[in-house]
Order: sequence, then C-alpha cells, then structure tokens
Amino acid sequence: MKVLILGLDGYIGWSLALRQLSLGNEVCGIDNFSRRKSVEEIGSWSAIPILPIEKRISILQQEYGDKISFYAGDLVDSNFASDVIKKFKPDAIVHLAEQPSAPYSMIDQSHTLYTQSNNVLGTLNVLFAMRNHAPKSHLIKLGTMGEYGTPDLEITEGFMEVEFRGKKATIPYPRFAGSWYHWSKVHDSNNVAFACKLWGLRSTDIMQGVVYGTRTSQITDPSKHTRFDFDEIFGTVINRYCAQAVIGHPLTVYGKGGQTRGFLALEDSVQCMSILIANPPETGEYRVVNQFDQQYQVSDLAERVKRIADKKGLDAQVQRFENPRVEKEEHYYKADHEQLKKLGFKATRHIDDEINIMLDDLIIHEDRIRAKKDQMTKLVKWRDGSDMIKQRVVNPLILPMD
Ligand code: USQ
Repeated sequence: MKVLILGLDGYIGWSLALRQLSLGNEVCGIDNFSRRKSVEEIGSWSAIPILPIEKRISILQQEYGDKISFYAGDLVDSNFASDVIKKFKPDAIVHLAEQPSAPYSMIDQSHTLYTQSNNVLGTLNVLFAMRNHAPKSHLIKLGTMGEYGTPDLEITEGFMEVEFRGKKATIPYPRFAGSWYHWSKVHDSNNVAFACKLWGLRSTDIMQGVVYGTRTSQITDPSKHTRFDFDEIFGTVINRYCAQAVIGHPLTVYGKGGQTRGFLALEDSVQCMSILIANPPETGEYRVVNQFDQQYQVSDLAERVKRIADKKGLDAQVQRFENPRVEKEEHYYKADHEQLKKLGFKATRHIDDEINIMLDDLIIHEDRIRAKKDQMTKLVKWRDGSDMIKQRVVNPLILPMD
C-alpha cells in the first residue's frame, strides 16, 4: 500500500513510518518541523536527541530504497497539500500534522489562533486535495479522546442512540472539549464527517488517549529513536513523570490527581494505526474509533512510576502542584473501546514494563533533562493565559486597521 504520513518528523509520525516500512508498504512523509520549532520556542528540547530530517530520511533510504520519500512543507499552504496528494496518489493518508499540545494552545491569544487555524485549515486543505486527486484514499485523522471531555456519562465511540420526543435517532456523541487545542480537533471532526457525506470520501477519526513510551519494535538503535518531550507544554503525563524521576524532581501531580484518562503505549498506538490502514471503511463512511488500552488516574500513575523508579535506586517523590489547568480533578470516566479490538487490536505492552524501559532510556540522557529542569514547573495558567512567552498577536486572517 502507498501510505502518506502527514507529520512524519513527530513522536508518532516517525514511529509509524518505521512500522509501515517494516510491513513492506511504500511511505511518503511530509512535515513543516513545527514541533521542533515550538519546543525550541518555549526553551526546551527532546530528552532523546533526534537526527536532522535529511539524515533520518537517508538512513531509511539505505534500508528501504525508494520506498521512502519526503517533502518539507506546510499543509496550510493549499498548493503544497494538493501537489503532494496529486503526485503520490496514496491509498491511505495518516494525518498527524497538527499542533498537538493543549497547554500550548492556552498560552495566549496568538497561540490559540495559531492552533486553531493551523489544525482546522490544514485539515480542510487535505480534504479538498483528496476530493480533487485521491477520492478513493482513506483518511486516518488523529483526533483525541479529549474531544469528549469528562461528561458524567459513559462515552461511546463517536455516536450514540437517543430517543427524543417519541423518535429514535443515532447522533454524534456530544463533545465537551477542555482546551482550545481539543476544540480544534472537534472542529476537524465535524469537517471530516461533512466531507465524507458531501463527496463520498472515507475516513477513520481516531479518538486517541494519552500515548507514552520511548520504544517500538522498530526503534532499536539511536539513529531510529523518536523524540521525547518532557516539558510542561509538549510532554504528556507519564512521559513527564519518568523524566522527573530520572533527575530526582518531584513528580508533578496537578491538583487532587483524580483526573482519569485513557492511555496507550507508543508501540500499541502504531499497531492500532497499522490495523486501520489495512482495514479501511466503506466509500463515504465516516468511522470513529476510541484508541486507548487502559484508563488510569494521574495520581495512581505517579505512584506507579515512583514504585518502579524506587527499585532502580532513583529518588522519586510524588508532590501535588496547584493545577494550572481548568479541569475536573475527580470525576466519573468510562469510555468504550471495542472497535479496534474487533479489527484485531490486542495490547502488547504492560504499562509497568514500558515505564521500566522508559526509565532506562532516559537515564542515559539525564544531563539533557537536568539542563532543562526549569521546564518541569514553568506552568501555563489556563484561566489567565501566561506571560511566559510574550508575543504580538499575529493572525494572518485578521488584517490591520491601518
Ligand atoms: N497532568 C498532571 N501532571 C503533569 C502533566 C499532566 O497531573 O505533569 C495531568 C493533566 O492535568 C491532565 C492529565 O494529566 O489531567 C493529562 O495531561 P497530558 O498533558 O498528559 O495530556 P493532554 O493535555 O490531555 O494531551 C495529550 C496530548 C494530546 C492528546 C491527548 C489525549 O498532548 O495531543 O490529544 O493527550 S487525551 O488526554 O485523551 O485528550
């Protein structure tokens, strides 16, 4: 199959490219390197160093020849999106090329505008390019479990049956997103669903939980490593706890710590996406899958990381921090995740084993984490924004008044 990976240079994009090539598929990637630039903008870096893109691609070409190609560019440029899809004619398009951080979208107005315009406009350009040049292709769009928020109800996979004033109907599950970033994904979901209906495109919208880990079966030597962020803005919770444990920084549980989310190992995230690539929906179908393995509370996760770190002789203390976010700290959470299992997904990684491997991988880079220690608690206050990055509001969509 011909698989186009939008956002190949990122944490999941790179790991998925390695998996798809190992399965014998032809891979074309694109990236605008915004993840590298944004992490630099906030003053941090990947704990595990990664090679520049030219080197990454040339290493893959040595192994896979012309089965791997790459174009640098931005999906918000409609000509670029159109040219790549026209030229490569993919069977599947995996769209991971979005601004992925909730805290980043909450820094200030310019970061909100950037997040929503980048994500929503980029996806619209992909949809129009598909309509014009690859209408049979399967769009696998990375959404988020955070689109549903934390309602006091069981969460279904995308849709729910209701009975209202005597009539029954299937309607989209209500969305209660909790950040400007998470809302950008809701807007994408609506646009993708509409394009399927309007033009008969086919798509799988992945509601993915929080991904953790440093490894997949293809990440075997340093030249194949994927990035690993641990700062407050781009690092996600388990990854951050592991980095904190390695340098003896308190594990930063926000608020009461009862926040519950679905979690998935990186290895299993690329497994799920590979299953979806191999099993497209029907023409015109808009399919939604909830992609996670287990649910955990963030305070339990901190205790889990501490327990494993203690066995390695690391000094890991769990500490409650004032919550910079606006979110429920104790709540009901029960989400379905059956669709992927029906397609053959079986979790292959136990969380404790993954934490063990992560700690070993990160201990090697302790100096890099220690050098950016202040990134652990440089918190963006969601209600008030933050002045940690002072920027003029720049929005290409709003013209100056003279
Ligand atoms: N949290 C802590 N301490 C920390 C970091 C986070 O207690 O040091 C808590 C947060 O308050 C939150 C939970 O952990 O309640 C998850 O936070 P996170 O930063 O790990 O994840 P989140 O902001 O939700 O976003 C991440 C990815 C995003 C993806 C999402 C899936 O960055 O791209 O969409 O996970 S989900 O959470 O299911 O919406």
